Amino acid sequence: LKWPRAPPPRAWNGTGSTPHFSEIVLGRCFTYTQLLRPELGHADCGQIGKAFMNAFLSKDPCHSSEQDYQLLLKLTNQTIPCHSSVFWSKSSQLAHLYTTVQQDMFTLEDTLIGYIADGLNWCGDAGSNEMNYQSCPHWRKDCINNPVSVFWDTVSKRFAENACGVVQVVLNGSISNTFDKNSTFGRVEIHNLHPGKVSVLKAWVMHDIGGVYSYHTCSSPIIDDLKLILSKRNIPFTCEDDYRPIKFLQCV
Ligand code: 2NF
Repeated sequence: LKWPRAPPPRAWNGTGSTPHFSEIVLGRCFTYTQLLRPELGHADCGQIGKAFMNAFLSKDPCHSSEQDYQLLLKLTNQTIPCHSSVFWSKSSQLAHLYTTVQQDMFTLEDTLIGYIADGLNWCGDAGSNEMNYQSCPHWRKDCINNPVSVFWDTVSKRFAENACGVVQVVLNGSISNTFDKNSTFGRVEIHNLHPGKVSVLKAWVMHDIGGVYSYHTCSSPIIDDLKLILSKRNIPFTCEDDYRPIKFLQCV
């Protein structure tokens, strides 16, 4: 006698949820709030973990929404001092090395919510209350409104909205899309900076060590695209190639 079994979850084209996702979220939350930034020691990691899981469990992983993450955002609210926000695009390693050395500077991943989620994958399914460890929607091949993409768009938007004073962005001058209108930085972050709140956006265009391959510099037309978007939004903009405090980090 064969009992009918639940149909297997649909196979997506992206990597499945990170094994031990909820334990990693909880562990990272405690590491951040107890050890790295004890001033956030009052944060409720139990609630944060629950809110994260509830944002996507038992839901269609192609219909994730900003709304799903609102409680998680509320629970991880954090004030970043003015003049300390650092954005990045295609320069993850170098930007994070910069803020690791410069402890008073923050990338999104140096904030609680970014620290918790960085490098993880997650999705659920409408017909189950479990995570899908087999596969998750790939943002290009399956659907753009998947839990991970919507999460990063949502938290990146808040990070940009909250930025104030002098803000910085680390760009990669050794690739063709030094500024990419479709990246999170080009599509979400620059459009959510508040004019009047942000006094200037300083771009650092970094080139690979040795300077053999310099695709774009501050004088490239691609940087003018960024300049134009910001001038239309009344946000002052400056650009510098191979900013020294970041340049010397490429040697370590
Ligand atoms: O994973 C992160 N920590 C992350 C992801 C997306 C966005 C962080 N961000 C925030 C950071 F705060 C930066 O300021 O946005 C900025 C960087 O994003 P970017 O898209 O401008 O930079 P990329 O180097 O092009 O991408 C960063 C990572 O995100 C992935 C991409 O594959 C890379 O691993 N990514 C970009 N767009 C999507 C998307 N729509 C995406 N992954 C899924 N869906």
